[in-house]
Amino acid sequence: MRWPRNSPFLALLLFAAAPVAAQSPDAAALYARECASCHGVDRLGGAGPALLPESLGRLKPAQAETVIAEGRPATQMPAFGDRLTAEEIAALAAYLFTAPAEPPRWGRAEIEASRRTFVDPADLPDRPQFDADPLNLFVLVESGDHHVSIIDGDRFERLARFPSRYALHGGPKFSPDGRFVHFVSRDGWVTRYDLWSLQTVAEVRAGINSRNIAISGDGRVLAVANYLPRTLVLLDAQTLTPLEVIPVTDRWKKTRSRVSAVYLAPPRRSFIVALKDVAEVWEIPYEDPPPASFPGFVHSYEKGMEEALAVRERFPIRRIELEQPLDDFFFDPAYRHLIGASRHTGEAVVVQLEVGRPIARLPLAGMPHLGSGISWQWRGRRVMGTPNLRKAAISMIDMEDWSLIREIPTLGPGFFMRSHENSPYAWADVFFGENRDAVHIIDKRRLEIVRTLRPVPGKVSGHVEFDRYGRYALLSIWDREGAVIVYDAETLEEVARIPASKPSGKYNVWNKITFAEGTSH
Ligand code: DHE
Repeated sequence: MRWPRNSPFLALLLFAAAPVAAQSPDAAALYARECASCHGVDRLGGAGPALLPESLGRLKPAQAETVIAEGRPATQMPAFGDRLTAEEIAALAAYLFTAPAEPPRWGRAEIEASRRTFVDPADLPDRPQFDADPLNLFVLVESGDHHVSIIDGDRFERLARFPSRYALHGGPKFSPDGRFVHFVSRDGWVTRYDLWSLQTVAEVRAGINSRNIAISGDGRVLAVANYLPRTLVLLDAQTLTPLEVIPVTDRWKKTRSRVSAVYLAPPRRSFIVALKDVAEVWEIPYEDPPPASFPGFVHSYEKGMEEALAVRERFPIRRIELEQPLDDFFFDPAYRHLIGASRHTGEAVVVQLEVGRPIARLPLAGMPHLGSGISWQWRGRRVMGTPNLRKAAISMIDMEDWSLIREIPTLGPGFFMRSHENSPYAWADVFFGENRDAVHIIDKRRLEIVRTLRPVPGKVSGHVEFDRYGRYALLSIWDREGAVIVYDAETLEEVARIPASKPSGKYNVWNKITFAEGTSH
């Protein structure tokens, strides 16, 4: 039987048979309409942070949906729950976790175009504009409302508080004289701040998603470790002009790698670079021209290194080959060894920097956040203590024979351990689990916990830094309505409390520029 072509009955039947396809929301259009004005048409950020998979860090898609629906308190992120349907919010969140078809570009031209100078260096004062000790200041990062405070380390008063870029991470790095401090945000913004006149001098965006920065021993070069793009960026520290943008690949240029972190090795006058996706550690001399060889440098694994030095390339790369990539480093005080942790194998490896190869493996099953470990002299030998992110224990390592001396059981996995050469105690936080309001005080001679503080019951406490003399220990209450609590480092009694918005790290100028024992560098 044939139906007449324009029968109303046929039309009705076709309409009824057509699938009532639920129109899936057009996430790209939604993004352009609702998000692009703050987060950038290319998702690289603007007034709001970048919204690319790498930038979202540890946020889960369900958490992203909640942020879109409810907004973020104390930021300009509004709630979209009454404007978008649940399906639209889910589609938008999924879109943010999808990498763009074309990887975003952020090369020398983009870096240079982002650079801003706020104060001409010639207009800066020639002495500090306050009567506190400029070498006993603390730089305090407040991650709750994205501010930085400058604290007088003798009177524990705020000298300044200013907005930072969104989500600073890692330690700020000081010029060798302690006058300038440099920050990096997870979105790649590097800021130079003058501690004498308490003002921001310049800033530049060195990457789209960055890990940390290091400053050369002569204060002239800043190195920026990027996840996105896969680059190591070297900046002139004074002007923040890009000196070199190094694409990071293995020696055959086949595999590109994220850069996990970059560190200064002062006696070697070099930067040491941790690569995430390639089993190599890089060493890059920062002097201009580069030295003919590194201190104690025996031989190179890359013939190109000697060639590069022969032609006096500005930043030649020495590649140290490994069995697996190492994410995070800790150095012995002489910078002859680096201890690197691998998230792939949950193992730590000791690399001897002069011969350029691994010499020992460490039994660290709990995955330390190695930048958080410290070392001191114990029974005539140097030992290293590091908390673990996956184990409720502090690992104590003998730095002469690289054996595990002991594990000190704690009330939960921790992030940071800190001390001072004038203090008999090391402070180790508990950062995870039901005891994350606890902080352990460890006797450095007995390698035992002698006291456990609960500064504010129920609130996370973590990250300690001492003043320049080791008289006081400053501890963060990691809460939006938080505080920095100042303890007498000997009696362990509270002496002051400075309100702060989710204070994360704090950094004492003297301890940092003298590479004091017991803190990070
Ligand atoms: Fe950090 C330092 C890596 C999560 C707060 N963190 C560092 C450094 C590295 C690193 C490589 C050393 C850089 C430097 O100072 O030059 N951190 C990582 C990670 O891989 C990890 C586990 C996952 C990630 O998201 O990147 C991680 N870190 C965190 C946090 O969740 C913390 C607690 C809160 C935050 O701000 O994100 C955190 N990290 C810190 C702080 C320092 C740090 C406060 C500087 C400590 C110091 O005293 O120097």
